[in-house]
Amino acid sequence: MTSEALENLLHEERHFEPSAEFAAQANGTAALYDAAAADRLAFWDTQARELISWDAPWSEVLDWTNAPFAQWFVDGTLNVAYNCVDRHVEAGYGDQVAIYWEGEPEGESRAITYADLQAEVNQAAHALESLGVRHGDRVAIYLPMIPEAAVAMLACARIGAVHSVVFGGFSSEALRSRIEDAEASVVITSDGGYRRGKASALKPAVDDALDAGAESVRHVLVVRRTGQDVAWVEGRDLWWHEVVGQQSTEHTYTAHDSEHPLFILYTSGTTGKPKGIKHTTGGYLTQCAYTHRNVFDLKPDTDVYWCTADVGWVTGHSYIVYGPLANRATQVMYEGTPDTPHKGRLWEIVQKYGVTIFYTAPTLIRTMMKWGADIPAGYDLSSLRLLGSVGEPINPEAWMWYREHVGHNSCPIVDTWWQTETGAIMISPLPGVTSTKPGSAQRPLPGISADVVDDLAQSVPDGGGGYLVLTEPWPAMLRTIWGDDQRFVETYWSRFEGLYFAGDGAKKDEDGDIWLLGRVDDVMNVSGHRISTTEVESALVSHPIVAEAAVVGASDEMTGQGIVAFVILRGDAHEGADTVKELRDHVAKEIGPIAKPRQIMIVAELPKTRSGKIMRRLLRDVAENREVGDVTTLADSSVMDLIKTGLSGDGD
Ligand code: 7RM
Repeated sequence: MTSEALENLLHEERHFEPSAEFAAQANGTAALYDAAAADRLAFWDTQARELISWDAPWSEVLDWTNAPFAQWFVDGTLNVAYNCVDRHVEAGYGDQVAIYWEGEPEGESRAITYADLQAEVNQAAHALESLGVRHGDRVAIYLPMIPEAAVAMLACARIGAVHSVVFGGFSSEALRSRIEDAEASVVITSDGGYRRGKASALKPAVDDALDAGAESVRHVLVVRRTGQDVAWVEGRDLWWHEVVGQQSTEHTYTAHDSEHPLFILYTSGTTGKPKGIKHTTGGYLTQCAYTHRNVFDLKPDTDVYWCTADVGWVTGHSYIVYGPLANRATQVMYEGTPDTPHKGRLWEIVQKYGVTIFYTAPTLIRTMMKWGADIPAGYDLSSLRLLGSVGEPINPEAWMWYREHVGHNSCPIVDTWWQTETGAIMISPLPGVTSTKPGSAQRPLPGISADVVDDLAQSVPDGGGGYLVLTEPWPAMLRTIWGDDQRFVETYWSRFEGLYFAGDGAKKDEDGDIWLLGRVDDVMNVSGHRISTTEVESALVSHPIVAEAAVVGASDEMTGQGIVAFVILRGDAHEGADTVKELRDHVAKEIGPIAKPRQIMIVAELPKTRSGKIMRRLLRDVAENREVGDVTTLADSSVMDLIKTGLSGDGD
């Protein structure tokens, strides 16, 4: 962001007061802030009691004596699947639709009630047990957006197995390394799914991953979604409908410890190796339910909620599976892409189901802006009453467009800041209470403590900028990095003594509202997906013709950031007409299509300091077509001229 853009942003003067009508019926109230401020732990104690069913009570709300290793609701026991499914059926809501699933091919849809979900989760729980999966074992889930993804996650939760969902867009290599890190014994996948109007395959990536390693895996459970042919390893591979379908629909759950691991989810950090973020049971579910209820103002009897994320990301975990189901929401789940078979598909779905609450990402809103306001105008969106945004900073223009063209100038917009690591929403307006400002996530939620600090960990005054930190532990916080406590401490708790370092730059405006300004580390944010520069660099240098690579995130109007790579070829390799394409495809193969560089520039040199550090700042200047900044610390100051004049090989 340029400093001028930043100035404009911080002088945002548009405010939107909640309507009296909305405020009168809102779940969230100003009293929540007061209660949390008066006694934070008592506040969480109340939330945990009111929103979640426990089998055994806790002896202590928070044990922070071994900081930064937290324990929440110590000694409490509960079952997450019971909370998300069974208790709603017991309370008489078995016929309420839990999931309206919409396949990408038009006309393919399913309505799954809470009673249906209960039967399927129970069957899947038995199936996993029949495959030898026990309490604490890890199960990898590599599925498209089909209901079985939620069923598989809940079945794991029911029996105390730890799921590790791997986004279906990740490559076999990425899948293999995640399976190996977690030592998963079972993989749940499908033959494929529908994307952009055609059936794409998923099973071959699992086969490749298991051929290349992942030796802990004993069984692969395959959901039939598309009906395409799949290669089969007898004894190892099993059809979901055969194994799950034959099980009893009754299953007796056991309660698990509040700190029992619920899932691992891998996310990019500053180094090449993704971190397995470990989340546990009681605190996570409490904060998911609390935030889902108050930030989205969920009324389970009347709302139709829709979060467009994929279950492969944390947003899908917390706001498709755990939060909404714990709160007995009726929700929409959509398999496909927003422009298939036409650009009005999402609005058609909103109209079809009468969606009332819609949660999506800024990159999608900007894409919709590009497609034009006449597209949403062609549908009846009057059912919508609240809109949400997540994944990256939302620029005020996109916020205003969302409000006007989707939210008919009356829906409150909640810009929700949080991370895979935080597990649930941390900073967001409270609809019905907060006067919203386009572009700012504003305040930490009641019960959450955040601040913006300078290099010396001093809180900056209003109007100042620095780093976003979380100043008190919170229930859904990550407990560690799977298998690497030391990296957990170093990454999040060592930059500032006693504070959680989020990795985001932030500013406080004159009202003390927080504006998130993007990552301050080597993590890029491309369409809301976290990708580290090192990860892409490692993928590039693993190609035989590449000698060295430097990757930067360049600002991009549509995707937030775009990946731009500078590559030096090996001496004996020469650049061919297809070299750039080959390298882009190689990155897709190593990581996944989301990590494909927007642009690859083949260069003769990279700008380095005398100690050999690549100066990415200068490369970013080039990638963003700016005048190149201060080059005085370069070992060889002519390098930048060389790069600028010798640029070749733009991406497609
Ligand atoms: C939920 C999610 C986390 C990173 C985070 C930020 C950025 C997310 C917002 C945002 C500005 C927001 N998890 N981010 N939400 N930046 N405003 N409302 O996205 O682990 O994949 O990414 O995303 O940089 O650190 S994530």
